[in-house]
Amino acid sequence: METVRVVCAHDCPDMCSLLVQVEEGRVRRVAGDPEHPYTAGFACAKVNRDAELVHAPGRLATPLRRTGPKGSGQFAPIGWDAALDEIETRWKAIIAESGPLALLGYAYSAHQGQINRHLPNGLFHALGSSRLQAGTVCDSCCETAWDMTLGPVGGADPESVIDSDLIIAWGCDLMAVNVHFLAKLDAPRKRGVKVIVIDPRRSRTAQQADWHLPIRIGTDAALAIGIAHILARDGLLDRDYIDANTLGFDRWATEVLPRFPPERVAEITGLAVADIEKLAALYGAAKRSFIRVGEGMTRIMRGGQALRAVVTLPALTGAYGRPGGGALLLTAGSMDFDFSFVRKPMGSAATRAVNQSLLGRALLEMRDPPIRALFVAANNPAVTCPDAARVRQGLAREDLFTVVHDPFMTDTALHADIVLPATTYLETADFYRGYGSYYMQFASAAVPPQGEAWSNVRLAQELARRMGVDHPVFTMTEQAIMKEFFRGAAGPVAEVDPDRLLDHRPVKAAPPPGQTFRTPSGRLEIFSATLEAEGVSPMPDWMPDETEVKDAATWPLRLLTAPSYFQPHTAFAGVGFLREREGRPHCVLHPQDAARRQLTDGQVVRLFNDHGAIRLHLRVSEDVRPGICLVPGQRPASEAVEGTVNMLCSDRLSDIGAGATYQSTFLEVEAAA
Ligand SMILES: Nc1nc2c(c(=O)[nH]1)N[C@H]1C(S)=C(S)[C@@H](COP(=O)(O)OP(=O)(O)OC[C@H]3O[C@@H](n4cnc5c(=O)[nH]c(N)nc54)[C@H](O)[C@@H]3O)O[C@H]1N2
Ligand SMILES: Nc1nc2c(c(=O)[nH]1)N[C@H]1C(S)=C(S)[C@@H](COP(=O)(O)OP(=O)(O)OC[C@H]3O[C@@H](n4cnc5c(=O)[nH]c(N)nc54)[C@H](O)[C@@H]3O)O[C@H]1N2
Ligand code: SF4
Ligand SMILES: [Mo]
Repeated sequence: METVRVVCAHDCPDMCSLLVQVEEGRVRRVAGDPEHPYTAGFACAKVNRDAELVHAPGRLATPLRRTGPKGSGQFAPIGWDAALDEIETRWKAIIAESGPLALLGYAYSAHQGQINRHLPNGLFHALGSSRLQAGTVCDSCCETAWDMTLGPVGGADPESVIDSDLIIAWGCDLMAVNVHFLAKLDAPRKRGVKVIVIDPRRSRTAQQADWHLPIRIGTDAALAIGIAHILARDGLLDRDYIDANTLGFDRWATEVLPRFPPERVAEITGLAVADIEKLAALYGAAKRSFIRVGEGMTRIMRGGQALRAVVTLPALTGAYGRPGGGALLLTAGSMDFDFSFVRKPMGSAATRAVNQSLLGRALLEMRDPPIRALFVAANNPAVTCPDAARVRQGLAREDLFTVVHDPFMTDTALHADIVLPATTYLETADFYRGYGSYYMQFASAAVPPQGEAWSNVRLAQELARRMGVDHPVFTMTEQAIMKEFFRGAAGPVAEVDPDRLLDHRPVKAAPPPGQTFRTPSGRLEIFSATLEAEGVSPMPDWMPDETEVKDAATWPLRLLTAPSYFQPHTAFAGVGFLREREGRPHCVLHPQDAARRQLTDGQVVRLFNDHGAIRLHLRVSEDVRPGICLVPGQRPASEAVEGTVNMLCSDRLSDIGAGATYQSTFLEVEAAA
C-alpha cells in the first residue's frame, strides 16, 4: 500500500490536503493530512468516501454518442478518436458558417485545480467563441459587492480566529460548507468567546452555536444597518479608524442610519428589539470580532446591499485593523497569481458574454449568431442553474450540438450528442490555491485515469491541437504551467519559490494582519461612486424589492435553498452511501405551515409557483422559520419524485454582480395528487 499526498479539488473553501492510500491502482482510503495546519488531519464526511466516487459503478468508461432523440438517454459507446473527429468536424463547420460566436464553452468549478478548472475556458477564449460569464450561479453577487466595498482583496485569515473575541457566522452553515473553520473555533470558545449564527433556519452550525438569530430571508442589510444605528447612537464607534480608513460614513450616518431604529429593524427582520440591541451591544463591545459571511444571503434580488452592509460593520468598530478581527468572504483576492496564461492564453479581449445563470435563455433566444454548439464540463446546469426547465428546453434543441465532459451520466449529459468520460481529481495533477484559506499546494495524480477517462487538461490540449490553436499552454505539463502563475505574481505569494511546491506539501502565504483596501479611494467605501454610476444605491441600504413583494402577495411560502450535508451539489450523486445518508430529495416545512395545509411528515408534496412544479418528500421540522420552504442541496431529477428545485426559480439577476436569485423564489406546497 502506497500513501500519496494530494489536494481535495471539490468546490469548497477549505482546500484540504489529503493522504490517499493506493493499492494496485485503486484508491483504498482517503483521509485528512495531519501535516496541514488548517486541514488538521481530517477530511469531511463526503470526501472520506471519495474512494467510492473514484470507483463508483456509475463512472463513464468510454465516450458515448447519442443514438435516440435528445434527452432520451440512448447512447452507444464510441472510441475517443471517433468522438474527437466528430467534435472537430462539427465545430469547424459551425465556425466556418456562423463564426466562432456560435460556439459556447460552459466549464465551471467542480475541479478546483487552477489548470483543470480554467484551461477548458482558456481554449474557448483562444477560439474567440462566446464567452462564459462564470460564477453568476454562485458568488458573483457577493464577490462584486465585496470588491465594491473593500476592493479585490482577500478577507481575514481564518486561522487568525484564534485571536478573536466574538465570532459571527452570518448566513453561513459552517458544518456544511466550511467545516475546518468550524473546527478552528474550538480554541477561542474554550476561552469563553461566543459564537453567534444569523440564519433563517436552525442549521447544524446554529444548533451548536451560543446564540442563533433566526432572521427573515433577505433582511440582513436591515439588521446590519440597524446595528450601525445603535453603535452610532451609543457612542460605540471607533471614530479614528473610521476617519482614517473609510469613505462616506458621515453621509451614511445622516441619510441612511436614521431610517433604521431597532423597532423598524425588528419589524423587517422578524427579530425581537431586545435581541437586536443585545447583538449590537456585543458587537460594539468586542475589539476583535470576526464575521464569516456566507453567500446564500446574497442570492436574492438585493443581495449585493446585504453583503455591503454586513462587511461595513468591522470598519465601524475598527475590528478590521486588529488580528482576529474583520470579515471573511473569500481569500483568493489576496493570492495575487497571474492566471492569464491558462484563462486567457490568446484571443480578443472583447467578445459576446453569456451569463452562466442565463444559459436557458442564451440557448433559446440568442441570435446573430445563435448558439449552435455547446461544450459543458465540470458543472451540471440542467440541475444547478436557475430556471432549470428553460435550460432543459434549450438543451433539447435538436439543432444544438452539445458535448458534455463528466465522470458521470448527469441530467445535463443526458441531453448531449457526445458524452466524454472525465477523470476525477484523484486521477489528475494540478496546482491549487484556497479560496477560504491562504494555502497553496501542488498535487500529482494518486491513481491513473479510470477506464478511458481524460482529465480536463488533456481534453482541452487535444481539442486545441485539433482546432489549430497555437499557444504553449496547450502542450505544457501541469508543473511547467504552474510556474507561469508565479511570473506575474504580486504580494505574499510572489515570495514563494514554485519549486518548493514540488514536494507536494502545503505552503502558506497570507497577507500581514490588518485588512487592506483596494478600492479607487484606497479606503473601505461605504459610499461607492462606481455603484452610483451604475444606478445602484451607492450606500448600503435596505428596501423591499417590488417583484418580491408582488410574488409574496401571491405565494405564501419563501424558498430557502442551501448546500446539504451529504449532497451539497450534484458532484457527490455518484456515491451511494452519501445519497442514502442524505435521504430522498425533500423539502422542510415548519409544523405550523404543515398543519395549516394538513400535510404530514414523509408524504409526497407538490411545490409550485408561476414558474413550475416539482414533487418531493416532506419533512416537518421546527428548524425552519414559519413561512419558509427549505430544499436542501440540489438533486438530479431522477432521484426526486419529480423535477429539481431550480425549476421553481426564475433567472432574474441580483442588484450587484448579475448573480442568481434562488432565494427570491415564492411558492406554495400542497399534497401531491
Ligand atoms: N464541503 C463542501 N463545501 C462547500 C461546497 C460543497 O459542495 N461541499 N460548496 C461550496 C460552494 S460552491 C459555495 S458557493 C459555498 C457556499 O457556502 P455558504 O455561503 O455558506 O452557503 P450558502 O448556501 O451560500 O448559504 C449558507 C446559509 O445561508 C443561509 N441563508 C440563506 N438565505 C439567507 C438570508 O437571507 N440571510 C441569512 N442570514 N442567511 C441566509 C442558509 O440557510 C444557509 O444555512 O460553499 C462551498 N463549500
Ligand atoms: N437552488 C440552488 N441552486 C444552486 C445553489 C443553491 O444554493 N441553490 N448553489 C449554486 C452554487 S453556489 C453553485 S457553485 C452551483 C454548483 O453547481 P455545479 O457547478 O453544476 O456543480 P455540481 O452539481 O456539483 O456539478 C459538477 C459536475 O462536474 C462533474 N465533475 C467533477 N469533477 C470533474 C472534473 O474534474 N472534470 C469534469 N469535466 N467534470 C467533473 C461532476 O460529476 C458533476 O456532474 O450550483 C448553484 N445552484
Ligand atoms: S472539507 Fe472541503 S476541501 Fe476538505 S475534504 Fe471536504 S470538500 Fe474537500
Ligand atoms: Mo458555489
